[in-house]
Amino acid sequence: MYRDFINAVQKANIVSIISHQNPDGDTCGSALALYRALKLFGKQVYIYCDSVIKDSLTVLKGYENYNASEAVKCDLAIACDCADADRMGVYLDMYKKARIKVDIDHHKTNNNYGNINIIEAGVSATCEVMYKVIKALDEVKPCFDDTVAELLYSGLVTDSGGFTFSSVSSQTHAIASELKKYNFDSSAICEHFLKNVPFNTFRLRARVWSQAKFFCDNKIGMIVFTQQDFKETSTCPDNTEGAINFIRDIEGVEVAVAITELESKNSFKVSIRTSDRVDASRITMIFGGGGHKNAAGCRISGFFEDVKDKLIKACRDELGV
Ligand SMILES: [Mn+2]
Repeated sequence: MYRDFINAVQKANIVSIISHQNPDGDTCGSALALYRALKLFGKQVYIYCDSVIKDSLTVLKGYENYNASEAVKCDLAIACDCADADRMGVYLDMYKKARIKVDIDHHKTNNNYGNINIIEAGVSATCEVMYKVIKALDEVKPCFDDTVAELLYSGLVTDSGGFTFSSVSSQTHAIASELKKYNFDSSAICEHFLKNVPFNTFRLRARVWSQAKFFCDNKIGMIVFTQQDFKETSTCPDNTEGAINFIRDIEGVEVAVAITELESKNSFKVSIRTSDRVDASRITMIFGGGGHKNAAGCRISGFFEDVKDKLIKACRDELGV
């Protein structure tokens, strides 16, 4: 099944691996796992991301290798967890120039932009796909070690919400079970990614949660992060992550919306989380965004009140209320 990919790896002299902008545990976990495996395989490998790797991801082994050199001329480029090619940012140019382009992903909206597309649409994480890719490589030449397992497990835990999302399948658990056979501290990973809340993040959450608004018999819950909130709690948009899940978890809430005011005026980043019944990606698609069924995002420009009203209308339409 992965023969084309393995052939391409065997023939390649220089390989580049690319994570998406505003990286998360899955894009970094899958890319760093592949980076390590290809090193063990004996390849000259580079890894890139058109964003700073935020502090919470620096527990991932090998993160310091990101962007260690300028974009290289490579004969094989591999995009990890990039729903569309634009998510590679400045590294899209390098990707396009590679002789062979590989696209490894799990987003339903992925449009097969590579020459070789290894996509399992709708599975919990790209790390779930990457597990099989690296296992296939490992059969040709041993390259699957404890660190590879730890990195893949990290991506699985983060993108599946600690194995709680509806995308979690028996395959997800089977892969997690296989990974557990390797030697690494899985509970430390869960503790770090699922429980560990920095104090300034706590202050930010306390602020926005206390001002949360609810609409349509509490079916829609909304929180707003302003630049003022960031300033007064010494935080930045990275610290918003996770706060929305608490709103979605509230009894009766079917759609949770988080609006983040960006530094450029009248520009907002929107995240949507939904209960199983509602499709978040259908809401964000109206505004040119994308994502998964229960977790999606978009950017909207305009005056805050207009943006808010448009969002509530889109949520109501999707809910049918
Ligand atoms: Mn992912």
